[in-house]
Amino acid sequence: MAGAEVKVLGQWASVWVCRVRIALHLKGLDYEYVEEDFNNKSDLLLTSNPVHKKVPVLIHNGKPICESRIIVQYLDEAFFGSGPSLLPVDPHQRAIERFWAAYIDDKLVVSWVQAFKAKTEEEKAEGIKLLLAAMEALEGALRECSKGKPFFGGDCVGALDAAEAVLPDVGRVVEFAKIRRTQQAAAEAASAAAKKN
Ligand SMILES: N[C@@H](CCC(=O)N[C@@H](CS)C(=O)NCC(=O)O)C(=O)O
Repeated sequence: MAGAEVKVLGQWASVWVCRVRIALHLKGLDYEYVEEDFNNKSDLLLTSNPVHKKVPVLIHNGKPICESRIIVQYLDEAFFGSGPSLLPVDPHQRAIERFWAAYIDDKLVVSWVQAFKAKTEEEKAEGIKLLLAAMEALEGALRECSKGKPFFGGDCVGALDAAEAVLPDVGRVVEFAKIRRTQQAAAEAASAAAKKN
């Protein structure tokens, strides 16, 4: 869209901001990036996202859009015809991609955060269990949707691939989760053996 003014309020370490920036780059859109300081949030951020006060926020011709998944879908619709389509045209395929994008945020990321940040070892162990189950489900979906091709949508990169970008190096996270689970099982076995003696 010629002459469109696009601005992203972000923070360098945020995976949610990365998701939006990946989508913007895939669509080949120019935008202004504004780095936020969480200790001193700008008035623009506070007025653009008064509910959550979080980044990313996309501001398109002065109108703010919040929440990374919604922003990616918005970019695909508002800039239809500019760069590749990020979501499939078929409504059923679109629904499937939206389902898995929501699954990544609601199940995978939540269990991943629990696995690493929970207060007790029991909660962490539960987080690891949930994380591995969620990864298995997502991998199954990837196999089914991609039909052996490199992206969720097959040959072309799309919104779901951008959604998955919130997971840095999933393979290593899962590997670490498996090691932690083995360590926990060994510690439990040792403590049970000690109680017996
Ligand atoms: N569900 C949101 C998550 C956004 C989010 O958690 N942003 C964090 C940065 S990673 C934030 O702005 N934190 C600032 C704060 O909590 O004060 C999305 O998908 O956009």
